[in-house]
Amino acid sequence: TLTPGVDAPTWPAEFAERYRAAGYWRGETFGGMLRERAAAHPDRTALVDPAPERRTWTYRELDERADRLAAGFLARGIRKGDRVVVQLPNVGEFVEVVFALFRIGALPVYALPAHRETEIAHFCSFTEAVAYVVPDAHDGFDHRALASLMRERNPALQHVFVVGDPGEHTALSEVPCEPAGPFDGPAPHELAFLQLSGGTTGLNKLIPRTHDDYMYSLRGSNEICGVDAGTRFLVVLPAAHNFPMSSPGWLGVLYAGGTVVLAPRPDPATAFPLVERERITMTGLVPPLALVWTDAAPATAHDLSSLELVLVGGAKYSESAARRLEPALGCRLMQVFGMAEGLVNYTRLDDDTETVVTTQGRPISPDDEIRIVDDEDDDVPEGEFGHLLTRGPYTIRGYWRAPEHNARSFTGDGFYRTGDIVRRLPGGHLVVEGRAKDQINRGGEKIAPEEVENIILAHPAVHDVSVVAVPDAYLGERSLAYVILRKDAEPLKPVAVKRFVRERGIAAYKVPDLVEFVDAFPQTGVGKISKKHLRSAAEPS
Ligand code: J2J
Repeated sequence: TLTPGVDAPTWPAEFAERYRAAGYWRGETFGGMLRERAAAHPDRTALVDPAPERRTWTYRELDERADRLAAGFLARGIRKGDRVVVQLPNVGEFVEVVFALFRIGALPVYALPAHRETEIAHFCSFTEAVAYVVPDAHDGFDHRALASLMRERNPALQHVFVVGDPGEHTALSEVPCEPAGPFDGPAPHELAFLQLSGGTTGLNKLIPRTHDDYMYSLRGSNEICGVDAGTRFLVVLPAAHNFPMSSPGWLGVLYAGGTVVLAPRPDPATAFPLVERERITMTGLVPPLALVWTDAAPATAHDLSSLELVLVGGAKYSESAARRLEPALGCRLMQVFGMAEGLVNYTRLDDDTETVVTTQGRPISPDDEIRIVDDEDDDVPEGEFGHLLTRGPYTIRGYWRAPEHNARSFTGDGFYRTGDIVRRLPGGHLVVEGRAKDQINRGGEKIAPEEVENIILAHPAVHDVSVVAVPDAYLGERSLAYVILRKDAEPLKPVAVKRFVRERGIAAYKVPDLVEFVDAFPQTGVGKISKKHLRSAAEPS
């Protein structure tokens, strides 16, 4: 059972009242939203999964699929409030499954396709998940074997549903059945799902988002990005990530009655033909992908003229790269600086080019409160840079079941400490200057150094380790592990350290890009490893 205010800290009553009175929280749920859209425009295409054979869902079909799947989940004992780890690539079933879970009030826990044993074990045990939804295999990895291991280890995990060949588990295709009656779904102020934080400490924190608050971020994003029924949105990044889900993302586009197309891979060779064939108008990219698209577009034989807007965010987008995007792709650029915890900033369609290429935008909501403070939490003078703190109608008040961590990550009056260093321009636009949190941002993919360090420390030859970010021309940052070997240990090769991490079962993007053996870490005054010092000591690639 979930204890409100303990499992998931929530907004104080006076804030909730204010957000409702302002019309931000309108009492909608995702299950109800899809039902309404299906009634309003049943035959419009909601979803396209182009590979390997093109499949489409009208709004009515998606709504019916969600109903039948929801009924099947209920028949198997999945209940409101239960957690279900969903780890699917960009396939139509992903959308069906999450809407089915929304409808019965079970909470999807969004794992990324790249996650492996380390991450999935944490999600399953920490959330006491009752079910795990996987593809049979993806990117050469058999998810069914991992699922079997998770079932052995987690008594609460009752079900594994597989898209494709189920092996010893249950085929997702066998789950749907006729609904017995209306669903006793969630209330708008209740949780809709658990999103993943990038993480700064060992393991990902879970982000509890409500129907009310997330729906507002979609509505606000749609208005800013000009999403409407004519929008044809290509999901290029993993659909489970907060950016392609909500900024404005596939959920925003479904909210507006547009069409969502799922790209199986993000490379131009896959995506450009889809842009042409599906007449894509909008998409979202992380900076390294935006670079690849920008480089590939001028020479492509594919017609990209349907593209109207490309959003770029997730990591700092260099000004020089940003300047090249609009001419190369022949569409508008919008920078987006968001976070799964809530706050999302966009440049605006009517901003001039200088603003679009040099800033990371301003908040969605007039009620997004922004503070920029020094190390003592005192406001810095206007225009100077400092730590970004934020509070507002779609920013969480605390992580799920993490009271100690919450005491550090939120101020006493409920501001979230983003860990980002920003500066505010007179018009309210923010410029991201850097980061105070111990995290590596590898082209938008977030790595908690501590998680990787803990794995490397388990190596018998390793005495100590520090994982840091180093600058990288393409990814922005990549990871470097400084390793101190034990005095008596045989010398190791960098590749052996990388292999050790990989074999422990962890997302491939977290395996250190570089490994260097050192005799000692640079020390600060208090004897703690100075990550800043290490970063500047490392040679840029
Ligand atoms: C610099 N750093 C950025 C940007 C995010 C939309 C867009 C992105 C995310 C996301 C998201 C940045 N420039 N333009 O959820 O809805 C870094 C910051 C931030 C962290 C959040 C969305 N855009 N960042 O990236 O939860 O450090 O969300 O605090 O994965 O990414 O990461 P995440």
